[in-house]
Amino acid sequence: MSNPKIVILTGAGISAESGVATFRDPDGVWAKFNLEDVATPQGFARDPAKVQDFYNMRRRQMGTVDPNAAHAALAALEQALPGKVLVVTQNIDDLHERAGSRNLIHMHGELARAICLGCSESSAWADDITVQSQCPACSAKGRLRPDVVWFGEIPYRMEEIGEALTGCDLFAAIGTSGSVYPAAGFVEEARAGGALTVELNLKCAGWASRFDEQIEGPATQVVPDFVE
Ligand code: BV8
Repeated sequence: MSNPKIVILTGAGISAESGVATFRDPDGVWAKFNLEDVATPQGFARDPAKVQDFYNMRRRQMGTVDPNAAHAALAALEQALPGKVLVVTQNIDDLHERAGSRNLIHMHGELARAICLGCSESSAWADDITVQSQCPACSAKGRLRPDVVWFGEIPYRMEEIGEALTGCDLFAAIGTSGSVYPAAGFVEEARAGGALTVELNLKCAGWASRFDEQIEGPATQVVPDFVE
């Protein structure tokens, strides 16, 4: 999509009220799992079954939750401004697309897809990944991993995201702690291109000073108001 005027970065906080755990809140994912063990290539090489279980559990949970009013508001914004809105999500759930967002980039990949270590093809994948799982593209068995960007791996569609950031008029970050790069650097890229930058978060802390404006509150309340 060429030069959207509004670029919206979302993080785990936008899915929190749908019942999906965030990562760094007190009861978050990284309080229960060691990031090095389950979200790095080294962890996968050490114990692939542990990593598959971690993502199988999250993929199963994805089928039990629904998009919330914040996801719906972003989809409505895109419909109201055709070709002008791009959502870049760090999340690997499918809640944005189920709410109707179409101009959407999953920069950290998707739980609903798997990559074959044999043929490198990415395929839609709804079930648990096990040693019996067969690649839909090449039929290799036991060679699938989640199509998710782990720490130390390169996020998807970075060039496209960079172009959108430098060309947009408004950059909004919703429900993200700004702890993970390169996503945490997007606000500077947007500002360098002259965009107005806004953070929407339950608690605007940590990186709030890097935004022109901060709006505090639960995403299901502040995002529909913001989109209005
Ligand atoms: C890269 C997918 C190079 C998996 C994720 C050493 C070696 C290699 C790299 C590095 C290194 N040191 C640092 C790095 C860079 C590293 C990094 O940033 N590390 C951090 C820990 C310092 N990054 C990488 O490795 C990246 N790759 O650098 O490659 C490169 C770079 C650029 C160009 C080319 C090459 C890859 C990072 C991707 C890792 N994968 N996810 C999975 O999901 O299992 S990251 C993980 O963190 C999730 O994607 C998550 O979305 C993301 C960010 O977290 P948040 O979404 O912000 O969630 P968090 O819990 O932190 O915050 C929630 C927020 O919501 C809070 O602010 C809270 O207040 C708010 N909230 C809560 N409830 C609500 C709410 N807001 C509103 N309403 C509510 N109701």
